[in-house]
Amino acid sequence: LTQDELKRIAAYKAVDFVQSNMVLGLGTGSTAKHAVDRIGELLRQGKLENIVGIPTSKKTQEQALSLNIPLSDLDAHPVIDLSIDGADEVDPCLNLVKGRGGSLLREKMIEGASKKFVVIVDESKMVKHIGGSKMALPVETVPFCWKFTAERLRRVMEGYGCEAKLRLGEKGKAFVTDNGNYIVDMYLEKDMGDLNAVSDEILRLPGVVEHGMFLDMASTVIIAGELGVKIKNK
Ligand code: DER
Repeated sequence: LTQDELKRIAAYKAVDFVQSNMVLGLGTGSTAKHAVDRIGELLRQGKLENIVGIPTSKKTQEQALSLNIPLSDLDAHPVIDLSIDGADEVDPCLNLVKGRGGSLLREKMIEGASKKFVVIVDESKMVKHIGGSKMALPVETVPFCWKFTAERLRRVMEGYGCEAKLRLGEKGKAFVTDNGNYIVDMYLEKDMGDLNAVSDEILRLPGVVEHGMFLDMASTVIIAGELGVKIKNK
């Protein structure tokens, strides 16, 4: 099975949790894309009715519009029944790293407002400790004096051997999020100890908007692997 087939298997399994009349958080990324496609298909077949989608990015909004999934937002629906989204890393306590696609702020707002948050991954996303694998831990910052904020972040995280890099988009210019902000990616060499304490340290910095650690937020993680699908509940 290819990695994309595993992503689709996990996504379709998550959509089994969707019932008619639900308000759904629609995730962002290559795995969540399969879930949004599946929801659109079931609506078209009449197997699902009266669904309202809350997209976690402009990209997912476009995809959902093309599938005729009725859309709304958090202002109209401050409580969401179920969100389905991918993740970049999942640890044994179901803590996540998200945001390598750049949508972490809207994802965290929507998934934090959800009664149930189902995460869909292929088995390559499972890690022992999040943020330690020298892969990006995204931090959304305001564009104003981002270098100042990046240096403050690097100092806060220097105990974990941290490099802070501005995420670049097209033509080597700074990547800009749906919210008009920048992303500073943190690359750590050592595992963070108390994730909540690190989270507080990062969020305390005035130029920081949000980070990509989703701690104690996932209700369920669906993991598609070569040997089948595993479901882990909080
Ligand atoms: O950027 C994001 O938050 C995405 O949801 C990411 O965490 C998972 O993207 P993928 O399904 O394309 O790996």
